[in-house]
Amino acid sequence: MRRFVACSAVFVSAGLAVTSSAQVAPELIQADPRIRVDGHQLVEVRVNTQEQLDAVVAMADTVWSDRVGLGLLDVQFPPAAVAELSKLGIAHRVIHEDVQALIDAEWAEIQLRNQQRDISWYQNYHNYATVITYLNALAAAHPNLAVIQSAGTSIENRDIPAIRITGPGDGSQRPVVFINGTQHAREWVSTKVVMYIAESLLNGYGSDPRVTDLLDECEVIIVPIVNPDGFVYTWTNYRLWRKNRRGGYGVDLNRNWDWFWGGEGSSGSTSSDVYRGTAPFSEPETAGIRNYVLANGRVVAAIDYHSYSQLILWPWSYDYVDPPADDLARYTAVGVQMRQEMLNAGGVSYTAQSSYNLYPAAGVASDWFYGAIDALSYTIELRDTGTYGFELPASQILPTCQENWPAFLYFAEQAIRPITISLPGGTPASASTTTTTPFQVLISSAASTYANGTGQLHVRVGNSPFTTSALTPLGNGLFQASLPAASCGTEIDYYITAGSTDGRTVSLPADGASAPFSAEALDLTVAFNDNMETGVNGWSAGVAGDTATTGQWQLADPQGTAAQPENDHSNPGTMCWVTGALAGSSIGAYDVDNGYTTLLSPRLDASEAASGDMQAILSYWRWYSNDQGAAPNEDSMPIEISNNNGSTWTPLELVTQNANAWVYREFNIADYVTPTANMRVRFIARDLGSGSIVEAAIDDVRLEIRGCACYPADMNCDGTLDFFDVQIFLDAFAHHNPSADFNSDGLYDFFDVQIFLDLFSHG
Ligand code: 0X9
Ligand code: ZN
Repeated sequence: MRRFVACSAVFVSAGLAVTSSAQVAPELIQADPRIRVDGHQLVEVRVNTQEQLDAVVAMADTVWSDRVGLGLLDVQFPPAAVAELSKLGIAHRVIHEDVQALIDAEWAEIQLRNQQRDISWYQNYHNYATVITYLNALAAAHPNLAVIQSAGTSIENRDIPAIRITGPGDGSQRPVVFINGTQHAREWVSTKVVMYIAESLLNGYGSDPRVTDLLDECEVIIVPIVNPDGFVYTWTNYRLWRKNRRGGYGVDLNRNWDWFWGGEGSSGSTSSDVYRGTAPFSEPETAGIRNYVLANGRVVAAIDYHSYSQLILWPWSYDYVDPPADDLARYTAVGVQMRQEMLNAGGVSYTAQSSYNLYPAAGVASDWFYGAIDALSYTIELRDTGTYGFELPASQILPTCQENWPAFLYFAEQAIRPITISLPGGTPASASTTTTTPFQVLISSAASTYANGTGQLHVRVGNSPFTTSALTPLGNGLFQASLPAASCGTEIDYYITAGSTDGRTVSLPADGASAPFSAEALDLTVAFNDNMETGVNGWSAGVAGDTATTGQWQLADPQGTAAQPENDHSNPGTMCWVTGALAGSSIGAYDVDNGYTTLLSPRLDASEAASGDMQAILSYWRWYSNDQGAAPNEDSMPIEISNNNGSTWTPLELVTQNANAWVYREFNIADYVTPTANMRVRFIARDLGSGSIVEAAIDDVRLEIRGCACYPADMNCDGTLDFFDVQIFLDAFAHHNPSADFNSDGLYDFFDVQIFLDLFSHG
């Protein structure tokens, strides 16, 4: 599939509305770049078909979006092209009327800020020479912590320096965290963010205990500019240049790494913005970094910083493939927490997701770091989400740095910490009163530093002291732990510890016994539990009145696309209900089209919860996607419940969340309808708009009855039979309240009193 073939080189060589003035010396930064793009527009286009995409790409100067495919794209066009869009019937919205005006404003802002004395280095953009000078000065000011090395040399013979930062003492065995900016020339803010991280590390050592500990344990290597030639070119010639400067057409360095090089999302055409080069590591810039990293041999974690879109992306990028479950769990946990760190820092919202979910791209740095050297490896796309894109105003540099610093610090700590404990299935909040309640624990480590046999569960039942038991290994870093049974209503506190081979102990939650997790022991019956692995089991795909012509619900092992999961939710397991399981030749091939498709559950018995002492909890895992394609976010998926076998329906939720991930939901049925023996649920996937991509999946549906059932004569349910219960009974009896109708015959008579008294005296 061709997805990303936009081209700035073609636009230069095709001699569109481009003017050039030949005399500007490189590095002499005046508001006079050679290539002007007067009247070129930045336009949001809605691309419905491959033909439209081809036409858009052919007309474009360059695609700004990081995601290229059908749907909404930010594209820069020469002046005449926009009228052409209308003729071709391609819906569009002009974001900026004149890209040159944006560039001019940016230059003016840079000059203005250069004259201001009271702003920091992180409140303005700087050119290559200035970055290098500043980097050298940083190292010189911290000779006990930092050294500068060369990580390679560019095609035009510029140095690609790295700053290595670690605490005093013998650092030769410390694990290394590697970060870089500006593989892509125009993504200027990425250089600033990694420089800010370098400076924060240097300033924090000795004053911030987290930084001090980190740098005593590991080394951080920072390459602020991987692509110096391209970067210089953005300052001297063309602000929106992306690639290196190979042959004047350039190679996209982030398609040149040797991990499934040549695949999806890269191009063999020199004019493409994602031109991959002639061979893996054909470029001195990427080869240089590879050699440097391999020679070092201690890199355990890496982040490749880019802009824009506010994303935290983990492998794989080359195809719709996930890492093995234990790695994926770690990527997800660390990625989601990085996002949280950014928010906690007062930053903007980033999305943490798999790279391929954005679009597959083969030959990217982050795949190589994970695939070739087994590092914990992310790509981060910095601000913004498209308002200014690459032309991010200088006023936003510092906030972008500030939100990324704590996320990096957390990432580095996680990466070098000997082991990380997480609970892939979540923290149990309830426990059984009759049997143990099992749950899974994942212990993962950057290297194999888990000391076998040290994983322990610590449990306190009620007010008793904590007791300890060993975790049971399940393989692949997974363990089973079990909460003990306890009498109904009892609080059970718990935490987990594990030891590393170097004798340290890690706890989850981090403060262990002083702030443990907590669960409540409850009477619990599983009334229904279907992981969809054992056949249809009474489910119906399709009901009378359904109108969808493709993408009907089916029980299957789904094929992954940008909108549909590759894997079901159950582990182990492969099957789930999904709307059109096939991937097909394009994202829209087997999605829901032209109307409704309904997945109807079998009858579920929740009658045990009818009295109100017990709760009927319905839960499921769902997948929903409606943010791809030409008309995103126009549809929604109603999920409804019935307590009369489907005669009437009550909404549980209206799904619009494009999580692009499995999402767990649970509902207390009584909050919606009275629980009965005749419950059903239905999931209505639908395509009501025209060009909307709709994909949904459902797995692991469960109905649990839980709570503490009361003894029938214990009218106030306080566990003791006393005068108050008699009083409540008599009052209910006098007022003909059904709770006093003990034989359920609709009458309030002597027999009810007799049964109550009998239960009361024998209770
Ligand atoms: O395409 C890229 O190289 C990166 N986006 S950018 O807009 N900065 O060019 C993203 C690479 C991450 N991998 C995938 N999205 N598959
Ligand atoms: Zn980039």
